[in-house]
Amino acid sequence: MNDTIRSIATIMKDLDNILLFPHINMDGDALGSCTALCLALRQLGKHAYVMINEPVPKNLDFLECGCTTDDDSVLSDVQLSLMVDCNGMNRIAGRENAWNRGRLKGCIDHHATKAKEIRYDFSRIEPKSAAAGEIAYNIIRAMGAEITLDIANCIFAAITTDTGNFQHSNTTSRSHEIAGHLYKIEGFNSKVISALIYDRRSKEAIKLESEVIAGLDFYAGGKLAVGKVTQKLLKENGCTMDEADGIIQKIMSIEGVEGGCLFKETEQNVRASLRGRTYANMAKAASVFGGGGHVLAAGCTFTDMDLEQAEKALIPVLIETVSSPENK
Ligand SMILES: [Mn+2]
Repeated sequence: MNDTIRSIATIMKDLDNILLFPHINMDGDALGSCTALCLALRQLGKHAYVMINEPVPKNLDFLECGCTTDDDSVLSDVQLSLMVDCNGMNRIAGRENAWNRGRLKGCIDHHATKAKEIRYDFSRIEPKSAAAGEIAYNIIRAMGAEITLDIANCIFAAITTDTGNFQHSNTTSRSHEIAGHLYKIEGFNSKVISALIYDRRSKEAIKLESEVIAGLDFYAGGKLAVGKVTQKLLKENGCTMDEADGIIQKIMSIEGVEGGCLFKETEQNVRASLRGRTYANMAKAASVFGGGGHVLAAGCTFTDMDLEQAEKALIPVLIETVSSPENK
């Protein structure tokens, strides 16, 4: 059962020391939502930090706002650990110690796939929200905090990144309404934020993207497109994996593609980012391999397979997924 925005705001207003947890491979929604909440809590006189254990992607550096830390012991008495934009322990891997320090555990998320291993003291999971940033915005308002320019920037970044700049089918009137409120904040300029997020790609990243696109494989009569970011490609182009962000969107812009898959070969494992256009249930496909996400945007990780084995395992499932329009 979901707790109400009001009750969550009431609980949080009563606490002084709070840690916020974005998911691993943080994106604009995870970090933007955490930082917005962190800034609002600080404004209300609380001690709050965003707990991370990986570098912030370069194009999201403006979302840190002095809130992030990797120091487990940053607060002496943690009253609440709050998971944001995710809901399972595997999504905050490496930060279990910090998480466990919270006397209360909370969660706000918009992913329908729900982890069972945690008992939250409060949680709100809204699969219909385009971004966790929409939930964060409502909690910030309900706590009575002022939407400052920094908070507005964070919320806008959260929503624009998770909606593919308001283009994905998860975009709702509420996404636009919240963005509309942000436009009223003095100094707010969506163009500036969009440029920070989308227009700072390196020449190397563009070259990497063009090589991945050139190497795409198509299946099911062109309905499925599969790309690969290998360690070799990264090294040849002098790129890191976070510079592959955005390639999956490019794949999905190809006419006739219903399902897109981008394999990412990391040092430790093989990840697959999955996207559907209209009917392909990618969350279901991902769940076959222990992954999850949204119907049209999901992912899974292969820890015991190399890239070739992961392809052999996943592609037949994806062909089936894009070939069955009833796969909603
Ligand atoms: Mn999200």
